[in-house]
Amino acid sequence: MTRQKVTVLLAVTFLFLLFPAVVLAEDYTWSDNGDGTCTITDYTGLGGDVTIPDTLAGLTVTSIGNAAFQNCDALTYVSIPDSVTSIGNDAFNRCRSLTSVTIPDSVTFIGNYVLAFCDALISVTVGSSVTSIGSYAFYSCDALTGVYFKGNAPSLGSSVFSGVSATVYYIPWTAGWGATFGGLPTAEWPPSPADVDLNYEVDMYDFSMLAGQWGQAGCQESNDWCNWADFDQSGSVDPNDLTMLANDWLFGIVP
Ligand SMILES: [Ca+2]
Ligand SMILES: [Ca+2]
Repeated sequence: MTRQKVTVLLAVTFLFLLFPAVVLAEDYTWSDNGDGTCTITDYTGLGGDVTIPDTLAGLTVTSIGNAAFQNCDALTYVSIPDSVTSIGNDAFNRCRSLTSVTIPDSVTFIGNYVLAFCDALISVTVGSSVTSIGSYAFYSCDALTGVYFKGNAPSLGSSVFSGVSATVYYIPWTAGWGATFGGLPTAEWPPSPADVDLNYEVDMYDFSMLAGQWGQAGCQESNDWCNWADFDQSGSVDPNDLTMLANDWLFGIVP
């Protein structure tokens, strides 16, 4: 196969890995904000891995309302769309099965108790535009090991991390970070091995670097592990590296 064909085949496989979720509008109730946007007021679906839609009945979803997903024990994963700018109080409070949460870059405000008592939550990525996090937002998330901030340090309400013993990770060139944040220790965010250009986004650029080296063997330190496409430094650029790319797609968490 030509390299071009390999690239197309990889892209198709990769997109399939990324977008398996089906959006069901009947799983939601919402209120019309009167300006072409809406606020999700309740989730009535079965849970599991949920992709929140970016529009409902033609209205752009800009807010996840107070307590919209509260007590949704069956929710194992949630994808929040880029249209959302605020997440209300208690929005995911006591969602006890959630595996990670990513707050998209569009969100500026996170309310009180948003992810409180999410006992299974291991990691949270906070988007680059968040400027304010409400009180007790992560209260009693006792499995949490890492909170990853893409932007500058936001303002915090009181007791945001009460009952949490995680590390706060930040990107080196962002501002406002000290040795601790909200009482938790801080550290520089270790970039994903799949983030070839170290911009803290695992994206199409990184994918193109992988595709360009696909099938290469003899990767080693002297050839920069095949121009850094041999992410796991196994000696070859192979499906394991593609899996690593898919796992860290659009951001790069290294717990
Ligand atoms: Ca990158
Ligand atoms: Ca490899």
